[in-house]
Amino acid sequence: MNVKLVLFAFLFGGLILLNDKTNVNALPALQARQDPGSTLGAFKIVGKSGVNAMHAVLVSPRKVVFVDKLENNALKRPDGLSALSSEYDLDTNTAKPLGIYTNTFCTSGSWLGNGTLVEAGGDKGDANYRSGIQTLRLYDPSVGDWVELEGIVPSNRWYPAMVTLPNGNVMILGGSTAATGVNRAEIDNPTYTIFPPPNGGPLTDTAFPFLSSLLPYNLYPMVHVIPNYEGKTQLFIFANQNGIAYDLDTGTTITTYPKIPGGIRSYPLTGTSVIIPLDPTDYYKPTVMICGGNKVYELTSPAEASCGRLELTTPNAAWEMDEFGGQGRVMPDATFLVDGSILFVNGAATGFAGYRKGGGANALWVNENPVFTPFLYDPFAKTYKTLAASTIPRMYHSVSTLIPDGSVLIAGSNPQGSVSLNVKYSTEYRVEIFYPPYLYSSTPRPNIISLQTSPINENRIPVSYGQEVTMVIQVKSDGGNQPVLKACIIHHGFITHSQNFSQRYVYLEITNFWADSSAADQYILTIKLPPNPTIISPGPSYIYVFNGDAPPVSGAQVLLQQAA
Ligand SMILES: *[C@@H]1O[C@H](CO)[C@@H](O)[C@H](O)[C@H]1NC(C)=O
Ligand SMILES: *[C@@H]1O[C@H](CO)[C@@H](O)[C@H](O)[C@H]1NC(C)=O
Ligand SMILES: [Cu+2]
Repeated sequence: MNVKLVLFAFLFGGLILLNDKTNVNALPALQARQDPGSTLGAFKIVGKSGVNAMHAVLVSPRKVVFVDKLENNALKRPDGLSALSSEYDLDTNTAKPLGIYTNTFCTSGSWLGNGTLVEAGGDKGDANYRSGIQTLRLYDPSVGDWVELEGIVPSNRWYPAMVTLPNGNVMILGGSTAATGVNRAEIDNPTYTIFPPPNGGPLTDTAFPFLSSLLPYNLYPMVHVIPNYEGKTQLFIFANQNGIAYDLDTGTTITTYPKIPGGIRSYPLTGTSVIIPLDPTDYYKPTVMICGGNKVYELTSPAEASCGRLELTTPNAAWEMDEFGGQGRVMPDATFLVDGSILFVNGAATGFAGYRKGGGANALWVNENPVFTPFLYDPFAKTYKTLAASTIPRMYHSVSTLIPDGSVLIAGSNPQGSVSLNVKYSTEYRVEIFYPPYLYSSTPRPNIISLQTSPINENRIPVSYGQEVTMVIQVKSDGGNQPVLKACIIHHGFITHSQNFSQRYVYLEITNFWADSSAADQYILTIKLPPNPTIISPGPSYIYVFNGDAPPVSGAQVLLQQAA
C-alpha cells in the first residue's frame, strides 16, 4: 500500500501540513477569530500568473492553466513573443508559457467527456498573432499544451458560452460576431455549434432564436444541464433576466421561467450563476442561483444586491430572492467549497463589466469600488457570512477556482485595454490562495489513500456512472469520536467572466463504511456514483470525502465516463 503519508500537527487550533515537499502552501496565520473554533479564513499572495488570468481551469490536481487575451505580457514564449496562456504550478508557484498563437479575447471553454479541454472563440489578430474568432483550441493534460484548430468554428464567436453535454460533446452557444461592449442585432450570433460534430464532417451552426429575444444583454449566457432520469439532454439557458428549459434532442422549449426580479444578470452587467449542490436523497432536484449584476448600464450605478433561487423542475416555480449578503456585486465569482458551501468573491460595487474608458488622469472606470470581502453562503441554511478581506482589487477579468486541497485560487483583474502597470487598477498578475475557515478547523482532515486500489492523483482514475467504488482513507480519531464522513464529486469547470462552464457539485451516497484493521485510523468506504451523465457531465472530476466540515488533504481525480 502506498504510504506517502501526510502528517498532521495541531498548533494553536490551527492546522499545519507537513509533507516531503517544501512547505510552500503552509496556512497563513489566523486572522481575527469570530468565535472559538471558527475563523474568517485568510488570503495569501503566492506567485504570479505570467499572463492576466482572464480564463482559468484546473487541469490536474496541482496545475491551473490561465488564458489571457492578446496583450503584451512580460511572460515570453520561447520565440520571444508575449505569452497569451500559462500553466501555473501550485507546488512551486511558478508559471510557464504555453503555445497559443491566435487572439483569445474573449473565449469560453469546457471539458470533453474524453478528458480533453476545449476552448473556442476570440477576436482579431495583429502582426504577430492570428485571428482567434473562429479558432477552436484543445488542451490534453497528458500533452500539457494547446493545439489550435484555426477556422473550424463556422461563425465568429466573441463572448460565447460553452457547456459539456451528457454525451460528452461540448456546445458553443451565442456570443457576437465582433467585439463590442454591448451586443446588438447586426452582430448577434443566436446559434449554437456542437463539437465534435455528432455526424462527423464539418461543424455546423443551428439557429437558437431565444438569444435574440434577450438583446442587448445576451453575451456569455448562463447554461446548465438539467438532471433527469430519462436520458434527455435538457438545458437551462438564461441571459439578461430570462431563462428557459430547452430540450436539445427535440429542439423544443419545455419551460419558460418567470423573469428574475432586480437587475440584469448577464454581460456586461455581469452576475454569476450556480446550480446549488445536487443531492441523491432529493433525487438531484436542481435549483439554480443567480446573483449580482446591475440594474442600469451606468458607471456609477450601485451593483445589484440580490440573488434569486429557482427550482428548475418544480412546476410554476417562483424566484426566491435574498439580499446577496447585503453587498451589491457586479462580476462576482461563485466557487463551491468542498463542504458544499459557496464562496462569493471578487467583483465591484458599482458599474458594469468592461475596460476603463479614457486614459491617465482622465480614466473613467466602468467598474469601480472593488469588493474585497468574500462571502460564504450556506445553500441549506440560506445564510451569508463575511470572511477575511483581500488587499487586491479584482474586478473585470478576474477568476476564482477550487483547488483539490480545499483552498481557492484567486487571480486576475485587468480593467485595462492592454497591459498597464503601476496605475490605478493595474493589470494584476498576483495569484492569491484563499484558505477558507474549514482549513483552520480542529476536526481531523481525511487523507484519501486509494480509490479502486489505485493511489490517488498519479493518473485520472477511470470510474463510471452508477458504479460503487471503494476508497481507503485515513483519518485520526477526534477525541475518540468516529469520523462523520460525507462524500461529493465536483466538476471544477472552466472559469471566465464570472461564469463557470459545466460546474457541478453532487453529494455521493456512502453505501458502506468500516474500520480497516490493517492500519491505525484507516477506513474502507464504498461510495455510489451518480446514475447518469445528466447529473454531472462526463470527463475529469474530483471525489472528496470530508469529515464534518474538514476537507480531505486532497480530492481524488477521476475520469467519469459511461460504462462501455
Ligand atoms: C477527445 O476527442 C477529441 C475530439 O474528437 C480529440 O481531438 C481528442 O484527441 C480526444 N482526446 C482523447 C484523450 O482521446
Ligand atoms: C465552478 O464550479 C466548480 C464546481 O461546482 C467549483 O469547484 C469551482 O470552484 C467554481 N468556480 C467558480 C469561479 O465559480
Ligand atoms: Cu472579456
